[in-house]
Amino acid sequence: MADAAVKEKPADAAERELTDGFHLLIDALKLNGLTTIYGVPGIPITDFGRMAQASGIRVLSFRHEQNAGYAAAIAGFLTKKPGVCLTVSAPGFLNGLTALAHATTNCFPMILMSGSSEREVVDLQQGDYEEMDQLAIAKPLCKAAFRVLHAQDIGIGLARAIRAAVSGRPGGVYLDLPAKLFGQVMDAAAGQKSLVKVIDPAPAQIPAPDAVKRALDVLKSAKRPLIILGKGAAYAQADEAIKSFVEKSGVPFLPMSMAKGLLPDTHPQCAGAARSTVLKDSDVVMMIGARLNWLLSHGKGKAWGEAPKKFIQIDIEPKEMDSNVEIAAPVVGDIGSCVSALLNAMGGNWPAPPADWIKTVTSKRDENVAKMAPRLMNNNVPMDYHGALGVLRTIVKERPDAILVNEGANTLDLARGIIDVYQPRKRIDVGTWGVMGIGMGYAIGAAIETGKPVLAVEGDSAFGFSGMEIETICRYQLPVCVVIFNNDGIYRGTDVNSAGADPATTVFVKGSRYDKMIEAFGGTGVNATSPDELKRAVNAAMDSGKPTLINAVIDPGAGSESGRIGNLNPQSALKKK
Ligand SMILES: Cc1ncc(C[n+]2csc(CCOP(=O)(O)OP(=O)(O)O)c2C)c(N)n1
Ligand SMILES: [Mg+2]
Repeated sequence: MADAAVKEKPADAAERELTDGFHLLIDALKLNGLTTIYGVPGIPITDFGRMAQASGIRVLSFRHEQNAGYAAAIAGFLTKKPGVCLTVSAPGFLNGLTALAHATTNCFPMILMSGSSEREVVDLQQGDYEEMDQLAIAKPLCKAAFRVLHAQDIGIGLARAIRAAVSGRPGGVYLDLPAKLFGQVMDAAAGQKSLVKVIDPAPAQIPAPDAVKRALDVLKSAKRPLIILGKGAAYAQADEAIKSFVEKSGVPFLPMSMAKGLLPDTHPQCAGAARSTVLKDSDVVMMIGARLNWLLSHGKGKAWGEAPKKFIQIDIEPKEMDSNVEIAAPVVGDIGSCVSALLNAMGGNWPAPPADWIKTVTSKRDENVAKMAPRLMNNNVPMDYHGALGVLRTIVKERPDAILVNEGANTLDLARGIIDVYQPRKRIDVGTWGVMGIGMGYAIGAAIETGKPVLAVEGDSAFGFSGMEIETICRYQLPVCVVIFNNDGIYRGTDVNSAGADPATTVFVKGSRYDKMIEAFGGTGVNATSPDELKRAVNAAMDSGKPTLINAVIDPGAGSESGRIGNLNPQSALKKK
């Protein structure tokens, strides 16, 4: 408050010596460098949002809490600080909860702060406005959950939330803020004293020297070694150490989807285009921040072939070891510390992997890349995935610092393989769950947190889960270009209902013009029917930095069921009717 105003209104002087829950929460957030909030306003947090904004915190208002939650989740991934999502009670809380669970599953630090209703009434189940025992519901779905009942505990409550979110394996934290808390008044000096600045919120976890030596011994013994980089490695922001380690080892590496770009996909050691060969034929596999979950076929079965394998795993979470198969050399610690320790212990003359293995991998990769090349240059109308993605591949090559958001089925699986990524943390996508709906939330979060242009490559179904946020993108004038791969439906637009008049379950209105949606909010809409049109439209959007939505018309018959994971659909021994 300006001094002049105080002089005019002496009554405020007394007020200034008091503070309240609203202000303490704002002060606590700022003290810990949490200066962006993603949310949706309403009772009981509307005024809090206003005051936070007035105090200089960036408060981004969304159209649906799930999208605000995804923005916060990806903010956590990109910055290593918890992304903050703010919602109203019960329904708003539940809308945000999917994103909180998603953050936890993907190991992104995030704090969901929700207002909640009167404890006394909720606990007696007397039917309060938006009554729900939110703390109990959040608990099993996140890493930690806390409730703050007294203004003097706001500082410690937020400190616990921050530490829980970012230390060890990061994850989602729920912070329950009952309506009454905001209005609670206390002495301002005591309030200031109650705040906690979290020192070293994610302490380094140094691996044991024995574990490091064991890992290097196993790696050295390999005839056909492979390194798999996971998104944990991307999260760590230990980019230089990881690059040096991989290069010094000479081992072929396979980046998981969100680890693409840690080393460029065009790096001579990149085995991305020889994935099935390296999984099948490798004899030692070192995973850095990658888990042996379904995305890696649990480390066993057909995809991994017959060759006996030894696994080395680097992860901050000790429980991750032996989760699916035996880990011959577990290295537990934070990725940065582990990779630095490995680098140091490698010494000056680390032997290159056997030349025949390198040759096998390189020639398989080159063969696959050459096979794909002509398909990416096709100029078919209507476009197929390869023609359209070939264009986007070149655009990303020319703009390597843009952030690529990607979701869909075919749109996801094919883009992941085709679009090369050149820098760390430039590709963000559906993650561990293969969830649809991250698109616009991620695009907004990435634009806000990094200030970089964003290219969102979206299946038409995928886009629908968060499509209304194009208004948010226009409102904040974010440099986001959304390209919708419009094939009239989920996987394909050609399904027919064999019984009755309703459309088949996987198809949408044919020939929809998604580009018109953004025009309603003052953005630029383009209908692109050929690779050339697509190229021109995306380049113009990326040059202008203006919110743009491009409806890329894709052949409705071009995709396949469930993209590349059709094998996960349950099959019956009985014939399909
Ligand atoms: C939240 C959620 N709901 C449903 C699904 C199932 N699902 C997987 S991919 C997909 C949409 C695929 O269609 P589209 O985005 O148009 O991509 P296309 O294959 O057509 O290119 C759906 C609904 C999911 N993964 N996540
Ligand atoms: Mg589709």
